[in-house]
Amino acid sequence: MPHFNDISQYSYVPETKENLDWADLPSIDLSKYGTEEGKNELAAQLIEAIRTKGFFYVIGHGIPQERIDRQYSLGNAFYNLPGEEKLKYIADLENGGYTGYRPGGRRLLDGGVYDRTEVYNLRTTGGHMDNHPLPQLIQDNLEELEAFGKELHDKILDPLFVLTAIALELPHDFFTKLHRYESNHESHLRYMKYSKFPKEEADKITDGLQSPGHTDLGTYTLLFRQPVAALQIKDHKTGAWKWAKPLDGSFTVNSCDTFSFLTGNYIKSTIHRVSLPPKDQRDVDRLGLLYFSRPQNDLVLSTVDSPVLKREGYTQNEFERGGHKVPTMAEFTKLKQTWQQKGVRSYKETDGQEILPGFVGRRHN
Ligand SMILES: O=C(O)CCC(=O)C(=O)O
Ligand SMILES: [Fe+2]
Repeated sequence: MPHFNDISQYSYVPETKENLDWADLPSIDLSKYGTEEGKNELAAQLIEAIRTKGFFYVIGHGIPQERIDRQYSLGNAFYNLPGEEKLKYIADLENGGYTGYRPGGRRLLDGGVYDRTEVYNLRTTGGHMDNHPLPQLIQDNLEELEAFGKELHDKILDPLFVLTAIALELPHDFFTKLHRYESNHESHLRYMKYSKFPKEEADKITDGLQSPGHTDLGTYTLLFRQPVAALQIKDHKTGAWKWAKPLDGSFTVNSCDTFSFLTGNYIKSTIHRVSLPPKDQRDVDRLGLLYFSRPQNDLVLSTVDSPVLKREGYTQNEFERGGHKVPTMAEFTKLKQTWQQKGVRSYKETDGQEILPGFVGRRHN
């Protein structure tokens, strides 16, 4: 019998051959980041991307593919643990906790079918993954996981934060200072698994969705290349849903609620959803790897003082405009997570609920 901790190499499934309506997303090539000229060019490209499409690819980041493959292998090994073993690490979902495991079957999808989405979140705070307890599999690989999180900060997030600051004419380290890996924050790495549905069940899901349209709550979300198509993005301008295509060697990145608050809604929080895969990928499980970045917990989410925002007239976010108390990152996280996770049966029940004065939770279709 294999031991829990045997980690075999995960093999990616072949990409779809279907001709889907793919989103046309720009690529931010971080190999140009080394010069002032390159930085300025990328900053202009980045701000255009997050104000129009909301999603973009990051390429040229220098993270070796083996390191990413290894994370997929670890994620796969986690999901291969017996169900009762995984349940030992369940998150405190009813109270806004997300650190740990969330089993599938907690939500009714369209057509009365239960979801098959499992989530395992590993939070980093103070530079350490602080989930307790940890499965042996994760414990045995903790140093590697913590170093991987740091590498994502150093090679992808920090450059993106610098480019964002340049685009807003702020000091270059303005956002990196708020996102130090060693600070008290709730960024987290996530292994995610969407198990395949039996055909009769998939056919009943009339809207074809595994997860309705939503926005993420932090600053940037990094999605690792995922060969099973399912992610769809809502175009800010046209409102059309387009599929996100997996691009070799890339990360797909989206801007989220916190950037919208910090910039008086100049940066959009992008709406996206997860569909059933196309027909030629319906018989495989979809394994995902994501990193959710969030600034330090004590940051008050007020609009920042930027010359660009002043010139363009984006000087107040929804809290400030409505005369509400502006929450800290920790307060907002707790309330939005509670709204997301609490024990309702269907996603639709929570659409339109006020999460805190000035901010309403939405599920978009
Ligand atoms: O699975 C995906 O592609 C996206 C998942 C997602 O949007 C989320 O977990 O917030
Ligand atoms: Fe999301």
